Amino acid sequence: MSDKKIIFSGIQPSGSLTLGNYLGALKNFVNLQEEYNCYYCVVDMHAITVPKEPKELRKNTLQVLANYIAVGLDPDKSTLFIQSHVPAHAELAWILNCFTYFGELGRMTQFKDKSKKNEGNITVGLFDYPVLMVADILLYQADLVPVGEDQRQHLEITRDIAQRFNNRFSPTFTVPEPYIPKVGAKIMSLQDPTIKMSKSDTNENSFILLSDSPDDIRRKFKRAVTDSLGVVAINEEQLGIKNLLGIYTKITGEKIEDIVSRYEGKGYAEFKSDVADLVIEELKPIREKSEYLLKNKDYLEEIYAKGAQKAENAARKTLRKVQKKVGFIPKTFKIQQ
Ligand code: AQP
Repeated sequence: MSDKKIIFSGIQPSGSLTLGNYLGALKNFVNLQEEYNCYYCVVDMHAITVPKEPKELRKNTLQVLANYIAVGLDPDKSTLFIQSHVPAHAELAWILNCFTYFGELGRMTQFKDKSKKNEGNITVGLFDYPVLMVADILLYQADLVPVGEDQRQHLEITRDIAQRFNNRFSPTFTVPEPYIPKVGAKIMSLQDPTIKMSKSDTNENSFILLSDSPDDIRRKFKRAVTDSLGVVAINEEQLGIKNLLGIYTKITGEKIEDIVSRYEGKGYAEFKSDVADLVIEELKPIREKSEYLLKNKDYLEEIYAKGAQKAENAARKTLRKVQKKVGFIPKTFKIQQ
């Protein structure tokens, strides 16, 4: 058995992935796979918490898996799988629902934001989303969860529920720590730098997709909302520029002050065009490899089938422990299929 620490993270196939998903989460996944035992999941069950076309969901699920491999996740090192293939996620989520309070879910900002966007269509699934996420993480006894800053609150509730269960019974779950990058932890919308860049935003100029062509990327950065000051600087009054600087530093690894001084006396047009070029270069190999992988469905199936088997083995172990603790009679027989 490996004594490496365990990492779990997932991304919803609720659309094509954005530069926010990439810089906030995906890019870190790759750095971690050498040192940790990593489970990276395509969380399709989360994606149906808001209305979704089945055909689109199938397409996006494979696309996210292809993106995982294209950014450099190695299926021999990390466990790559699709959430709905491992039923223990739904089973544990039900049990944990019974250890979660209505009030604490009502305080989740993602629920508040998403229910505003889906007024008249707010499902129990959307409300319960964080508990499914708690189950995802706890099933694998994860020590660390690499996510963007926007998911910090969901990590806190995960820790609360794990501790509540451990205190009520006996130590059962590892209490996970968030692993959130310091810089570029939250990439904002290019059209409104006060809200995060989101793949489900209805304004397509607000996000950069991993699948966008170089022309699309250039056009979207050209239109990115800035301000009338005309000086590349880092402060809370120039949120659009601050966001672009965050993207720049996250890609090049340069210090923000060094970038700012390079653009002294230069206008926004040159700065925006340079940011666009950096993003185009960074995303080009990912786009090309993803396109190639998506033409090889058999290969993708091989990866997700192998991943599901490994994930299932780990998840069942935790689930059995939990079922026993709450008082369910152990299932010693097999149901004929
Ligand atoms: N704008 C962002 N900046 C930094 N990190 C981000 N993440 C998402 N948006 C940003 C990180 O990406 C991971 C996967 O997120 P998800 O797809 O499971 O859910 P999400 O956070 O709700 O992402 P979206 O793009 O906003 O999806 P929709 O529009 O469907 O709700 C997470 O680690 C998240 O932190």
